[in-house]
Amino acid sequence: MTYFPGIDSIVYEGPESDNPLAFRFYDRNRLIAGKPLSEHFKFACAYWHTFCNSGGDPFGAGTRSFPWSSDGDAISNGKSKMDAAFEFMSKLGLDYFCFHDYDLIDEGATLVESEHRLMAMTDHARDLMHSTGIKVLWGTANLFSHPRYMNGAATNPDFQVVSRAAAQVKLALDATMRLDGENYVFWGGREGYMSLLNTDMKRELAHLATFLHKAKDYARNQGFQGTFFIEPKPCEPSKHQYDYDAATVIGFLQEYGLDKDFKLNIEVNHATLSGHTFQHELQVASNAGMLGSIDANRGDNQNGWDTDQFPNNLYEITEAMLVLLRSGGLQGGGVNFDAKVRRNSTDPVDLFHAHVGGMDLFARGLIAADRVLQSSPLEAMRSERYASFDAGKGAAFERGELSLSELHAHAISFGEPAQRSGHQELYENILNRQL
Ligand code: XLS
Ligand code: NI
Ligand code: NI
Repeated sequence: MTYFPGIDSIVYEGPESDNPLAFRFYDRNRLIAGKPLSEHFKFACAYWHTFCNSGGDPFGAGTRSFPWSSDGDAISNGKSKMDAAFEFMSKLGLDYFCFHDYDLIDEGATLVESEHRLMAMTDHARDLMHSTGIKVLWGTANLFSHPRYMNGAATNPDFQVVSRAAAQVKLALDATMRLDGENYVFWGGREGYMSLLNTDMKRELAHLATFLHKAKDYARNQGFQGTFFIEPKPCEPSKHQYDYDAATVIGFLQEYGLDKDFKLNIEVNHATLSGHTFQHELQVASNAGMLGSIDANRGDNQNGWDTDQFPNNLYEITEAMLVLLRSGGLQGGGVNFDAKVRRNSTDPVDLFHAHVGGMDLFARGLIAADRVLQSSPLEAMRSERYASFDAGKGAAFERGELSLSELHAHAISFGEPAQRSGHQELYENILNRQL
């Protein structure tokens, strides 16, 4: 059975192609910085947005009717959806997918029933993965949709809910490991608070750390070698989320001894919601050696929520790819399209346009960023700004060898420092020329 009739495999046709269902830049085997584009990105489909979200919003019902069955029992519906998902990913040349436990299948009435359903779905997924070669970039547990988590999951003030969340994470880890998932994500949807009046923040954070340690220990004991990622987000659904941004998460991981096993999954729209740029968040993660994975999407400059639109900003993505190339790439992760087509994009082909655009954009940005690094003066100019630390007293300062008194004596020796321009507009022009 075909779920997306009339749509063939999407192939690379080059920048001159007029075919909307072709790649202009994403030539998967093209080598950039010694690595094929497909390996730089490890593009992944977000199961939830593409196969579960029918376009409902707070003002109205879903608008998309899916071509797979929803008339049968949970398992047969889940299998039909999964068959369609693998057809979709195969046609697009997406090598990976990411899932929440209850994207694959509706949650059962009990934990035991949910476990049974997840086993059935992972069996089916293993067959499809085997025949297509598609892999799992990461799995995760949905610890935010069910009403039981309204006061948080790992940070819930009620131990019964914390324990229930732990049980769910165990099953999600089991499912991820059965599918040879390369990584596992924690996004703290409701790990945060609305009011300090009823919240013991210090205690909740300690519970979160213990929870993460136990999840990590369980997976490691089962032989899981992948990386755990925390996905920072500042707000929505909680007013204050504990994983506010990259710097906050890094501090938390270091404080609680989790920094060896956990890295970061940086989402574009979460970065902008936190008042930072995407490239800033990537750089902060990279500085700490924790740049693990990317959730690709974008927000909207005129409103302040997680609109999860497909990425389309070449300038932003090129700047981000500069950070990526300088960091030597993602550690374990890839580029997951955590994005949804708009509510009025109702044709199945719109899902293809969205992903083709996103994949092409990242490829184009990476190619441009590589040109900036290889054949523009930008890197040399940036190094030159710091040249005064390369030798003499500046180098001694970097090595920590100058006391404050020695710095004082040195400052007296030369008087007022000469003014040195930052040339920001020139740097911007250099980047622009390579787009
Ligand atoms: C929501 C998050 C979510 C995570 C996975 O804003 O981006 O989709 O990526 O739970
Ligand atoms: Ni995300
Ligand atoms: Ni998000």
